[in-house]
Amino acid sequence: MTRIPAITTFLLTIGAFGIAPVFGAATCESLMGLKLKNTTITASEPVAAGAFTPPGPAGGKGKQAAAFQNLPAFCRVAATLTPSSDSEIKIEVWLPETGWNGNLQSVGNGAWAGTISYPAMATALTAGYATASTDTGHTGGNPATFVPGHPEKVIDFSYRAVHEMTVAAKAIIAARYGNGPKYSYWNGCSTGGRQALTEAQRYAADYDGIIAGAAAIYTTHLQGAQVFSAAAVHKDEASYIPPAKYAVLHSAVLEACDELDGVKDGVLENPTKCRFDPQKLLCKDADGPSCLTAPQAEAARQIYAGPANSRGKSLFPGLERGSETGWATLSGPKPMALADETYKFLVFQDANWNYLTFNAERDMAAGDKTAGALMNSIDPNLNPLFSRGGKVLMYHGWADPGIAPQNSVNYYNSVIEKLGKAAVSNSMRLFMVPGMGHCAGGDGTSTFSMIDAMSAWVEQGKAPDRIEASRVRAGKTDRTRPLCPYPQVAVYNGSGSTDESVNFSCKVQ
Ligand SMILES: [Ca+2]
Repeated sequence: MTRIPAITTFLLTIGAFGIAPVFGAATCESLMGLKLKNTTITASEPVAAGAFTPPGPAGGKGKQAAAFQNLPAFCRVAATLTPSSDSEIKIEVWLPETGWNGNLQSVGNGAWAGTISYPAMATALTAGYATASTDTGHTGGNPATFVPGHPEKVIDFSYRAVHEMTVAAKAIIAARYGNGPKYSYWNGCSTGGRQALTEAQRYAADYDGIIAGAAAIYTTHLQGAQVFSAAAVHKDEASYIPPAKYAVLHSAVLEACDELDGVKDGVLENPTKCRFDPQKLLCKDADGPSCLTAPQAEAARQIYAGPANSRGKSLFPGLERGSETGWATLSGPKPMALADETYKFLVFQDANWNYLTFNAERDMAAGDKTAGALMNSIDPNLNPLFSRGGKVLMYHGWADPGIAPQNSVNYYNSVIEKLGKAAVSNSMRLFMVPGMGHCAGGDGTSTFSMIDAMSAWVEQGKAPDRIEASRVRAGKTDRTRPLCPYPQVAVYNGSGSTDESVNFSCKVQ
């Protein structure tokens, strides 16, 4: 009789040190019988190394297929979660067969979600994590098919699916290995960045480390600003900036501001210091390929400024100088579908709504009333997360042409205003990435590992004072540079190669 408690104590003890006990683990196949609240396990199958092919058009081709071919063996669990009568949340949880690092890394979505994020799961699994992803409760990226008449599905997309997935993933991990994850991480960019901060604000117990890239928070204003940037160039024919002129504008910006940071390298380390005025490019005579007409210069000014109310107060930041080569994202031939659709299907519930009628002050207020409380995710009180030791890492490309980078700065500053600088420094840091576009790419050093920085912070207490980043072109690293915790920037020490990180220090400049 006394032996049973002794074994239990033994299991609890080794469980507390994060070592997967052999006892209590289940086979992959047997997880089909796992009973969880509002959950139907639809598949639980061992997948041999390199044998996974994602369903649908994403499978089978190019670089992504190579990533899947290099996957280690894992247990693939698929489930459908139904927290409401109209919910149909698909999730997948992948569990390494060998070499599990003891932790969970959940990965986020892009845009309207609607798919399992297989490529990001592949990266997490390859690094030794158990990983989870959800389609957020609908299939495919078209809001017309799930928003009208489905308020519960909108809630699933806004915040519920990710939380329900997290709870289920931890239970599935515990069932498979005999103990749950020691540390749980969220890693996402764009919509995944919004999901990150939504978790941080609403469900403080879910994650120990939360990575929020280019967070699509303040969504109603963000997408209003995206519509505004389209209307700025399409309100009349003369205002349209032909995409061939983006490079002209970009060159003029670099000419004026590249060296403000001390290094002429084609990248603005801190674009907020650049006040380049597009009026400088005004055509002397007739319109030409290397100048802007007055209406085009005014449209460019509006893109940099962002929308304001009738008293001139900013309603959302504009894009930064240096982002010009990506302006087709918002101000190309058509408005960004994601933003246009938000106003059509979520805010006005009118498929015929015309973005050219957009009035920022009036329509963002309407957006705040309908969708704002569900998905804006701008609550600055992260104290419940911080007080249990949780960490937040934000990052955002300064040349992001889709989500104004200052949106991340504004949220970060709002948390400091709410909780104080010291508390925030212990628990949350923001890394702006000079020259990086939306979540990736661009002329800056946009290759880095936020998850490695985060795990060192959470597991070893090493707060990230700088994060090493590199620029990879044609498969070769041609520049390294530190990313610095905002408001610091990478400052050249004055000697040695400007393409080597060791010659830079993080400082407030
Ligand atoms: Ca520079």
